[in-house]
Amino acid sequence: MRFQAQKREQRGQGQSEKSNFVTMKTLLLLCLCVYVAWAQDNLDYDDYDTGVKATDSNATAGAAIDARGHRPLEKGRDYYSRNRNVPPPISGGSRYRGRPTPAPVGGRQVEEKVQQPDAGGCTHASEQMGVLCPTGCELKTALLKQEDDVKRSIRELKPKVEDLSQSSNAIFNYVNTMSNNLRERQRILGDNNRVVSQYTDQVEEQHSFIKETVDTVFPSNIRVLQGVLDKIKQKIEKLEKAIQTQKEECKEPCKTKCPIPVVSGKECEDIFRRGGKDSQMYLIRPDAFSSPYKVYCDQSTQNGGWVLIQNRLDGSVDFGRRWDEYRRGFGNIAFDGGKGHCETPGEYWLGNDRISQVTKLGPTEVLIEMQDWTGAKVQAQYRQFTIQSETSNYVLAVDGYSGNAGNGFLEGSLELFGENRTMTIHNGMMFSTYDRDNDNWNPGDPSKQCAKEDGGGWWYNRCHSANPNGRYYIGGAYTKHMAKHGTDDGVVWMNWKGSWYSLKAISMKIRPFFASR
Ligand SMILES: [Ca+2]
Repeated sequence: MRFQAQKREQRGQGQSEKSNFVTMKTLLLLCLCVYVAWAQDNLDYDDYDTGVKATDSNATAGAAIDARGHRPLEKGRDYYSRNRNVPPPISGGSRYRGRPTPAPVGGRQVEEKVQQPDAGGCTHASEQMGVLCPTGCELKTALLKQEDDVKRSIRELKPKVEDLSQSSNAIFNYVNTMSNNLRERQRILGDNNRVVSQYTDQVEEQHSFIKETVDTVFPSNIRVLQGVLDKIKQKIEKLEKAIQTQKEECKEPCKTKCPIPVVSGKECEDIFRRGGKDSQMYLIRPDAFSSPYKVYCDQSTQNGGWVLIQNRLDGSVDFGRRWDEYRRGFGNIAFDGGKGHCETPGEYWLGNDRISQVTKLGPTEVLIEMQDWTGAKVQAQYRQFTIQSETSNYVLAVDGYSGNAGNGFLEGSLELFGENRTMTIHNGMMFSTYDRDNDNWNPGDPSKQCAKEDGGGWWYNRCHSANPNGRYYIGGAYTKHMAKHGTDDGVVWMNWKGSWYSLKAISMKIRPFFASR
């Protein structure tokens, strides 16, 4: 709108000089076209290329007074709603040997007798020897005598033959047994040789494996182990140095730089009532089921009892953080300013879980104090302040405003009107961070996230009238060209200093509300 107005102004000037300088008019129109194109580029809301835009100081000065904080509706297609798994067979040789053939007895004499001619009962050996004719008795006697001799000889020979036969059988059996034994031993020897051969093969294989291992693997492993050993040695040296340093430091009894006061309680009001009346860091434990944690207690402002839940004062802590960090809390609770205890608060966010827990203990009020770069101070106070649990995305609920900073939480930005102002009301909003969009600017559209553009985690609507967790700009005034996304992402409280002034300091403190104060 502002640039269209300037366009009309320039167009008016061109018309006023029309009668005298026609060529001048043409030049002015050309310049006007270039300027309008440039200005439209500057007005592109979602243009993130801030490096190109930060060139014209006149445009910057104009933008610095723009009322921002909200995201205007896009005409025609946009609307705004406040509420959202095994031996071989035996072979070789013969088991039995051949039997001996018996010798013929008296065969030749019978044959000779048959050849002698009949001699009338006489027997003769041959014609040359003459004919012998013994008597029958002599013959009988001689025969009997010979028979006896023969029988005796046979009787004598018989046992010998039997002995010989037995001996022969025994020897035969013995030799046969020996042969069998020999074959069996040969078979066993063959088997043994086979087994030995197998074992030899295995031994050779193992030998080669062991040799290879020893020749290659071992040296490699040894090198690796040597490297590990060197690293361990280095670490040991570092540890020894660190130990030595610690020893040096601990020659004298160690002193805790930031002692925690003896007094503790459910929250700072409880501590105040127990005698903890100095503003400093304390340990609080809202209920018996939760662990104690550190917090800064303001025990002087408005009679004290305040738990500091948010604090900005020098830009030392980055507030552009993820959902989990806002849930747990981050920053520095307090420092020792030289008095021996932590009486100087740091920049921090207590954490949404803790804030929610404390505010749900009972009626709670919140005090928001702020200061500009000239030292001027204002405040906003709400008699009721409750933050729901994470399951509800920490919905904000406030009421009962008082103060001189402006009621942005309930009324939105007074610089805006109608729906545009409604978009900047924070009451009833869920908490959003750049990685968790719960705001009211086109829910479900990942390209429309207030927390990404406005610098911090907050109860953004569409988007804000107050931005206490925004980016910290030293000096106060800043411009859309200095902002990362061209939006008013500073530590802003619109109803006091507008969109383009980043406060020097702002803090949020909570205390149990009780009307009798
Ligand atoms: Ca959104």
